[in-house]
Amino acid sequence: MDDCKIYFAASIRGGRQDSEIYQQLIDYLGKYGKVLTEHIGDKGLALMGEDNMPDSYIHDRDVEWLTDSHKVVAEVTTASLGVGYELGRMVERNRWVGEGEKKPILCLYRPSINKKLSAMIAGCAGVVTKEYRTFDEAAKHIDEFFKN
Ligand code: 6IA
Repeated sequence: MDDCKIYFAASIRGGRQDSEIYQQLIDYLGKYGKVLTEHIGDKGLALMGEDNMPDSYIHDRDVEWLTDSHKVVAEVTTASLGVGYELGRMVERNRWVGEGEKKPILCLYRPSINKKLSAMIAGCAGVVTKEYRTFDEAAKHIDEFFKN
């Protein structure tokens, strides 16, 4: 299933505390296609990002990958401006392209008592948001998402 290109989005400068979960999700997504953004799970990734690359390069490359992908999966537990931006761009794009061009978007969120997902994601009809507590739950949501 390597012809399916998956854009995995998750926090980088927003905070790296969930990087191990990102890596697990990326490994699992490999079952369904090529994850274009495998570096996001890299535990050694500096909080400040790919410091040897200009931000404009990172931005333009990621937007190109996003446009080139077939499906988008985002881990949205750690709030990230970059992930919100990527999701917003794809939701908007999906509104204007033909049915066959739309890229389905799955957001995975781990609920906790002292945190609430942004209404701009939780309330967005253009993305499917699923809560999970364990990796197995996240995997089930991913299976469901790729079945459709
Ligand atoms: O605002 P954030 O940095 O948390 O945004 C994270 C999101 O934006 C991710 O979904 C990435 O796709 C994208 N993004 C932001 N910064 C980078 C980046 N910088 N490299 C790749 N994608 C990025 C440096 C990465 C570095 C740590 C290796």
